[in-house]
Amino acid sequence: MKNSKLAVIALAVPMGVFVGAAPAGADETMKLRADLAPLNDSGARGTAMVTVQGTRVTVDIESSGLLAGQPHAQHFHIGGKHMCPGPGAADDIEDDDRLSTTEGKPFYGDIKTSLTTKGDTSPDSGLAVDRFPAAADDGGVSYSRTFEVPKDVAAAVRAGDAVIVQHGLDYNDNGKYDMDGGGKSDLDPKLPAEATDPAACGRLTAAPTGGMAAGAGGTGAQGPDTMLLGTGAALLAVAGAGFLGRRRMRRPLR
Ligand SMILES: [Cu+2]
Repeated sequence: MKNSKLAVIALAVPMGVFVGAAPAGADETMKLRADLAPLNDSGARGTAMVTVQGTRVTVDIESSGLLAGQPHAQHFHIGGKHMCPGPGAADDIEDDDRLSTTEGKPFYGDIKTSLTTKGDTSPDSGLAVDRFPAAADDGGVSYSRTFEVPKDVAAAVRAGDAVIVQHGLDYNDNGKYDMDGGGKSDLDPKLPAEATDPAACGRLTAAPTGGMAAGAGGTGAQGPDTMLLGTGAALLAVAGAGFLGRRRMRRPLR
């Protein structure tokens, strides 16, 4: 009798240790969130959720109030003060009542990752307008993608040093990007400023873990947490398999 009780304890302790020992450091899954607030009176808002594990990131963005039917460049900006320009920043820098992407750089830094819908995600694709999501008729943008980033980008995201910026707005309210609204873009003179000026911005900060823990609040036992961990791992595994599967599917069949 006593012996079997001891055996249970002996088994339980190592299992508890095992469950508690999450993978350490950069491989540990971390979730971050950014509330995107309007810049340049765009009226655009959104929520971005980012999960980072090692150098793999999953980015989900839901925005509203963007110019319908037009592509919206979106990036991780890293550098500067790791923040979004406040109201009036445009007037402080250049008295034209609008904030260009360059004018925002002291606040949010350079483009480090291009949140494209397919293909390259490096800064080289910063203005690849044909690979950014277009806003729906109601001005909404839904974006979801999992991809690899360089180590320094992953580290900056984890550190809370990344800012998400969505670009593209309609200064003269004519329903399209044109030079009449704000002249040429500071990034590419062939593009209108309307296509590249920042419309929404938010800094990525660690998402509170309370959301998941709250569900287990009543029981006090470690069980529910363990189950949640297991479910999460399974979901990640399924998501990972799906991602690989899609990539393989894209290859030409003949
Ligand atoms: Cu940007």
